[in-house]
Amino acid sequence: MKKIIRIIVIIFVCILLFGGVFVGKVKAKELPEAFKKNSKFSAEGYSIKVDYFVIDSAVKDVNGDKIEDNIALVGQRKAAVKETFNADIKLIIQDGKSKKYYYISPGSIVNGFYSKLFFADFNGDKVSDILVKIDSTTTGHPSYYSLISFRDNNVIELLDQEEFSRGIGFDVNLKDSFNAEISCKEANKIVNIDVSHFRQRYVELGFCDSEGKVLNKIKGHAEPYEEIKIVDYDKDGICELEGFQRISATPNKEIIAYGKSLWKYNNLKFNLQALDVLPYSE
Ligand SMILES: [Ca+2]
Ligand SMILES: [Ca+2]
Repeated sequence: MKKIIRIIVIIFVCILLFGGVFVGKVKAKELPEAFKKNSKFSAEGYSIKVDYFVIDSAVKDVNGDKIEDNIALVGQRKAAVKETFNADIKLIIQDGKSKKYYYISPGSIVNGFYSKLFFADFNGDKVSDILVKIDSTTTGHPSYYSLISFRDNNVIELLDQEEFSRGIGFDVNLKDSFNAEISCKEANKIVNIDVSHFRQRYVELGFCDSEGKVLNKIKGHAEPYEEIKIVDYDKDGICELEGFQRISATPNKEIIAYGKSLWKYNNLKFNLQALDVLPYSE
């Protein structure tokens, strides 16, 4: 009897062990060769004279048929190296079911460095939308963002790449007593920021006298979005976009505040949901 129990235990342990190993060996779906990062893009039926290389790629269902699709960002490069300039960037989707290829332009800005793909549902149809980020310089500023819905294989641009990437328009004016007034008409918001930590610099540069009186009308500015985050603030499973912009009180680049804007997709467009101006001291 003891022997039988021992055999049963051994069999049970074996099932657990090998079962576990087997489960551990189940691989995630692999990208085909044509979609592998930094490889030359050579999809079947796509003949082009210039070399395109894969900048970023993923396996994800983006048309909503519950079958994973292959997605790649490709661009023209001089060689198969990572850190280089890409021209004529295209988004390529291969429908996982029909194997058909779709070629989509991310917008009017199609050249840049370090481009990347992100996936989340923004329009609430429970299908992942495709966020494409293109860094126009090696430092990443400014970056350009495109957002594309591919539900039922229909391409819909959820964002205007150039207009959105420019960020919110702020009016920034240096005021007496080392203050800056930041206003945003779109959000009906005016915020005053203490900039006295730049007292010495502003006096030296002739923006103010030592008492803080502004000597000429000095206008500041806001940079385009420095960073965009995918967030789900209201936890409804539909994502929002949160953008950060540097704000300066003068034509110089010193940062006095960050503009933080929250965008939510509703009624077929992104709407500004909230805007905060957060003071910043170096
Ligand atoms: Ca699919
Ligand atoms: Ca969606």
